[in-house]
Amino acid sequence: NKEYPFTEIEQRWQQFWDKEGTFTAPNQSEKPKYYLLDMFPYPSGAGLHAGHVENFAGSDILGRYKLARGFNVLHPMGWDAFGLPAEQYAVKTGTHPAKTTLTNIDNFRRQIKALGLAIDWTREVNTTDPHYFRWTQWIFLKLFQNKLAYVDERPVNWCPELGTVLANEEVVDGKSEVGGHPVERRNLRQWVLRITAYADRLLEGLDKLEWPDSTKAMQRNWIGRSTGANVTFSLESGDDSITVYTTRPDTLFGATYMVLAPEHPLVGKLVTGENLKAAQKYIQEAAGKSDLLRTELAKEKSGVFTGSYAINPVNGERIPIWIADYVLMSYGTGAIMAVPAHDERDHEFATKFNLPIIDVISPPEGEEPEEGEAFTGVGTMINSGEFNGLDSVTGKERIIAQLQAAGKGEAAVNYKLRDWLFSRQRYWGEPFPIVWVDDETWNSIKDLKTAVTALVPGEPVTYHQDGTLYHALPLPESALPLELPKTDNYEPAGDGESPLANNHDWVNIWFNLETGEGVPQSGEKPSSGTWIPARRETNTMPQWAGSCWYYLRYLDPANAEAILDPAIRDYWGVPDFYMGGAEHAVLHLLYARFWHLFLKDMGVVTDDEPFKKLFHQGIILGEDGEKMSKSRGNVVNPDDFIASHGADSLRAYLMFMGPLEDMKPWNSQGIEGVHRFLRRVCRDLVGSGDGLPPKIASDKPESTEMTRVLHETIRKVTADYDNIRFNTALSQLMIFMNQLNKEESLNVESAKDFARLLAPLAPHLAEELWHKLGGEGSVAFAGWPTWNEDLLKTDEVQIGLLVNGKPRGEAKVSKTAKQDEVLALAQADEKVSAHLSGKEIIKVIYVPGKILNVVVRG
Ligand code: ANZ
Repeated sequence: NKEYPFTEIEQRWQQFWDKEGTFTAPNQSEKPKYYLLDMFPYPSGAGLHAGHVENFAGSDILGRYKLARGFNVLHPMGWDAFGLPAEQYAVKTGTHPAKTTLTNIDNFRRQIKALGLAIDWTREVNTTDPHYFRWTQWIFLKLFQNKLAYVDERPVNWCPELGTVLANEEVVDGKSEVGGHPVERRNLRQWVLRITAYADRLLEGLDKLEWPDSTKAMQRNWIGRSTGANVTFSLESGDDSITVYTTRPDTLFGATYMVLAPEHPLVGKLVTGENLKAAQKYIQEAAGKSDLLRTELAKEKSGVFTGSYAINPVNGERIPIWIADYVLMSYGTGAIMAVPAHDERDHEFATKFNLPIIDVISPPEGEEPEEGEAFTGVGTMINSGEFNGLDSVTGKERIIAQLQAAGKGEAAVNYKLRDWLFSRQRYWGEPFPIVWVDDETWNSIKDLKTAVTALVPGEPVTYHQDGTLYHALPLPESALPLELPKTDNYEPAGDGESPLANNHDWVNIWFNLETGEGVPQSGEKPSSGTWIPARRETNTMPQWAGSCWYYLRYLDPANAEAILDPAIRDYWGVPDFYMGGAEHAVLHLLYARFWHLFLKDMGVVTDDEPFKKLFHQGIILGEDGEKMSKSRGNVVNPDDFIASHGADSLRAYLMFMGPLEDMKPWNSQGIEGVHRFLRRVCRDLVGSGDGLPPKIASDKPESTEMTRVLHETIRKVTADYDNIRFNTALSQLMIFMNQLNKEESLNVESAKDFARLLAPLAPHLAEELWHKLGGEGSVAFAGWPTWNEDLLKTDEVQIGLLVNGKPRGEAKVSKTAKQDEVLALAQADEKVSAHLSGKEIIKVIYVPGKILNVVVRG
């Protein structure tokens, strides 16, 4: 540590940056702006994990590089701090989630500061701070007023263990994503956001984004736009019809049976006596399964025959109607025409239940499916009457047109995307700024012109419970934030009710129609003003809410008057670069895009998209190549490595492991190697004591080779930082140090250039070096060195070209040129070749960097 007192160095510069406010980004500047955003962390009790460190160090390197290149860089940090763990901890220990959250945040901040990130800490945001969530509630109010928030009784993913409803995205393989607990279906009253109203814009917007292709593809699939037709089949009995949604009307002649979802309203009517028992049992079983489980491709197909038949509208064929759970009520029309020859699931089903399979599309040559499989591609229509011979793409259009003319169908578009289930039965979330009043109260106030009633446009949002109709009333903006009640009871109230329902004095209130204030109904009704009995909404918002718009609040975090000042927004715009894990490919990144589009429609922002450029850092595996986890005991704690090797070593090692986007295993030996390199930098360039180390000189000239390596390093490292190739940037810095090892001296100015190049990767050591060399201010603002192309060419040397030992010419070649290349040059040289022509070469002697002697005969 004497050669490299990293702890002392790192603390010194962290204090310096803090004291000087080095990384505070002004909201106005002559410089071009660069807004660098990290996915803000959930401050868990476990502290930073290796993935956080990789993410933050990686973006910090980019940010510091941009600073040096003359940008006004904004790199903020904050906390996505609502969520389950703090609440579960509260249930267990009685510690208020707010307290746990603040303790965890303090620990996260300490750890992040110890990494030496160039963060503007004046802009910290915390989603659980009422000054912050006031605006989350404000956005919800706007959604509500714009008819984009509604309540619905719907089958939801109910997790008895967690006592809450989960979003589809929070359920993995039928289990809760958090904790892996079983999840069942249950009907509950829920708040839902109409994200589907934005489906097309969310889809189209993807084309403009510089995002990893895989992430864009996942969003496309999640939105799942498909085009086809709704086709109507009459029942054989003639007294009703079934409409199906199909993407392949061109396969209509191959429809050999139909399937209804078990929940389809016609099921009851179609099941005949002898099939009743089996059908009832089947329907009951299906009710317990999630959509995900039901549609799994690998799942063994199941189903029951109804006993009824329908008529195929194109050929009059009589086809049986089945019930099967692979058809979902929530998609299309909840019914399908089954074409086993050209759909995998139908094929499996038909094979299992011995239903006919008729080929109606002939595959193009070379695309024939394996024996016993469906052909799902496009091809030439066969067995399709008048359409035979048509290519199936044209056939699709023609059949749709014909069905349309006959009144039996029409073109249709469907989306997989569902409206966003937006409520949770939790304590530790944003309360909804909504109260409920019963029908009688509603009728008594609806014609009053009050601050509150003015906020309820059009059809009111209502729900029925126990024979009473309830109406939603929003709080006026002036009543925000609506804070959580202080309580010690965080246990769910049971039966899907949120823990907030336990707080009777918070829930059951006299509600003021002008101010939105509430006072406990258990007390007196206040005498002045218009007060009505009301019940507060007891659900809270999901954790996604706060993370949907935090990148906007960083711009203007203390604004108490507005969500953000338009002048500040116009300067910073949206983030230029967003870095975070690929696990957020759909949820957070889709929800945030939705809110951003909505906020654009509200005039709050001016761009369509929040995150133009997105980058995912790769997952870091444990030393054993397995995923890091507490249970495997292979978790890397940054605190330990900062203590033993220093933050610079940790940062640089995380980058040295490989390309930032790659998945890679942690290796304790690896950090040693990077640490030794930094120690050498410290020993040879910074030195100990007051003076400069002996090799650094302002008077002694450095060798041309040293200069060449410096310029090569500037060129290479610049390109590598530009291309987010931090691993090879570090390798090149190592090459520089290897060269220095062979040299007598290095010019002070060259050493300063090296300090600038090193600064993004190892900012503390670079700062130390910069100041030792007499640099002013922070190296982060010391600009970026440039290289001279001409100096790079000194790699070339003069070679003497000899024939039979006699000098005949000269050539300029690269020092690393091979014998064959030099011989070719010699043969191409006019003078030399004159001595070679017509002679037989019997030997070539090549001394790299000096001579090439060609021995000839004849
Ligand atoms: C007949 C057909 C023939 C189909 C064929 C496909 C291939 P996407 O692309 O995902 O929109 N389908 C329709 N509604 C369904 C539901 N509620 N549950 C399960 N499956 C349903 O898929 C649309 C296709 O999925 C539809 O086109 C329908 O099967 C099925 F060679 O109709 B197809």
